[in-house]
Amino acid sequence: MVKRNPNIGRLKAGYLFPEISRRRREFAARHPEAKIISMGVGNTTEPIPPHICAALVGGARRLGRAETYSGYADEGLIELREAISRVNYNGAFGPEEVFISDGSKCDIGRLQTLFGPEAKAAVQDPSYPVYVDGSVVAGAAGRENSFSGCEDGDCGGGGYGGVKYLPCTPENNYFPDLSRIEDGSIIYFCSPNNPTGAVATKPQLAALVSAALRTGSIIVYDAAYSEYIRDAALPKTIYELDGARKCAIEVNSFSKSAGFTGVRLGWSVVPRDLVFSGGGSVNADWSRLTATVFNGASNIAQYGGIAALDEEGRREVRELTDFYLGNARLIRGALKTLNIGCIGGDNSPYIWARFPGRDSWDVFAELLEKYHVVTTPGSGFGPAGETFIRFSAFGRRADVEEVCGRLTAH
Ligand code: PL4
Repeated sequence: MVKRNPNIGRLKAGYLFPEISRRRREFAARHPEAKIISMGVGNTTEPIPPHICAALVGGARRLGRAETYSGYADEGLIELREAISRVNYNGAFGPEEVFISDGSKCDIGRLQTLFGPEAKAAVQDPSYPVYVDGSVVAGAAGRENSFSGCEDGDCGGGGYGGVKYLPCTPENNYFPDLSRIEDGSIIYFCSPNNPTGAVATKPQLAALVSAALRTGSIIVYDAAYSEYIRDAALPKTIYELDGARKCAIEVNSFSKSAGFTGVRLGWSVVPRDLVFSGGGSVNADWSRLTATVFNGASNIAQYGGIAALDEEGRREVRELTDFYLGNARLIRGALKTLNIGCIGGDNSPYIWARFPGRDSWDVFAELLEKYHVVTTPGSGFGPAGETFIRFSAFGRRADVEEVCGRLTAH
């Protein structure tokens, strides 16, 4: 018999989003008459805009003609890699530093393979579950108390030895205490943040970069929601900060900017300047790893990605993200009417609402039972998420209006 991978057994609970779907199905079975509306999972609902969609169709047509047919595209179409560098990073990276992928979550999983079971993780708490769960699957939890002075709460209640939680709460304005980062950590940092909606300022990111350089750590900077930033003073990429090329990898995606959640297209930037403790090139190892275990993103999707980065595509992305930010404004307004404290939703599609003293799964259940609204319980994102609920602004406008009406009518 094949033995079960013990790291899978170390995961404390089922994956958050299927658990939410299960509870929704269970409620729907009990109340078949209820019109349930989801503000839970961050899944796009609006059609892909016409210019970008036409490029996807064009990409499919190219495959139907011998003259334009293409097969494997290895690290990605050079035109797309150059466009990503030009549009997002002022051309600061060569195409060999930009790797095309099937989405940022998939890249994060592969990066955890790159760093291996010995890597220590430091994560914002709360955070997108793949940083912790993926680290556990990669082996981080197999080493109990690998941190000096690992106290309850530092390591997920003492269970995940290789994962250090960095609480992000109202008390620290949702920016963690960086002095807790240990030498040689992989720091997962997401801004605009999922789930809190907080966006790190330039001085905060400068401090993060300094902490990474000081501790010989590598930042995995998840910028999946960067297109939602409207405040020009807020950084859209970690590479706006001096020194980031020596300590940061950035992952990003077309999922939430162009509606590619089902199309699947993203990228990672791994600068040539980034090295391991022994001096080896992270870029060279990432290239080796992705060539070995990944066969590239769909070439149809990549033609869509190129279109999303040209002038017309940029305009469409702006309009699409403006739409979801409009939803976020409505949700914030409804919560304000109810005197429920919240942050996020101005430069991000998530609103983080506070229910002091309450268990977040209980609040989730109450919102489902009373209002037939699916949300995401904050504790699903980490211990510091307890007493919070995440509202996602991804939804049809009529549904968002109906939810706001249901909540404020009571
Ligand atoms: C539900 C911070 C959503 N089944 O589409 P990708 O892989 O390029 O991006 C995924 C992603 C990456 N980074 C951050 C994210 O928040 C997400 C998507 N998160 C959410 O509701 O939190 C979708 C979740 C999906 C999942 O499990 O990821």
